[in-house]
Amino acid sequence: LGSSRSSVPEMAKNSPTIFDRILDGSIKADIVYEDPECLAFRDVDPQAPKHLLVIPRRRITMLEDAQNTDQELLGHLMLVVKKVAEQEDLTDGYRVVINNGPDGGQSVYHLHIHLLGGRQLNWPPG
Ligand code: DGP
Repeated sequence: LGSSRSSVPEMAKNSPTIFDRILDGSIKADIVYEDPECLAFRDVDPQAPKHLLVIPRRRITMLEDAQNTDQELLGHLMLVVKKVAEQEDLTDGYRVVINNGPDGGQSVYHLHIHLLGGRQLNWPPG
């Protein structure tokens, strides 16, 4: 009956995530960039020598829930990824990933952009 076709349980979309606690400072993260819209910090389980996450302060659960009204915020996040990559000296390139839903391997239901670099990344990803 729900309007969403997503297989993600509503519980996952409604419960707070660990990123809320990073945003409110109640758990520590290695923050490398912040502004009024977003935060960038080091992934706790890095998959490359440099592995950062860029998240909006305002929660969007996942890419498939993004709305037209989020367009400016989504564009801003992408430009912040670029800025953080420069800040991290990823001059030989990097990869930008959004995991969406179960098949995408999303584990935290607060939209985040992965920035990975510092080694040659393989294609296709696993
Ligand atoms: P995804 O699988 O795309 O939902 O990525 C979630 C990422 O979040 C995963 O790479 C690990 C990272 N992560 C989970 N919990 C924490 C945490 O408490 N601190 C930090 N810095 N990263 C976390």
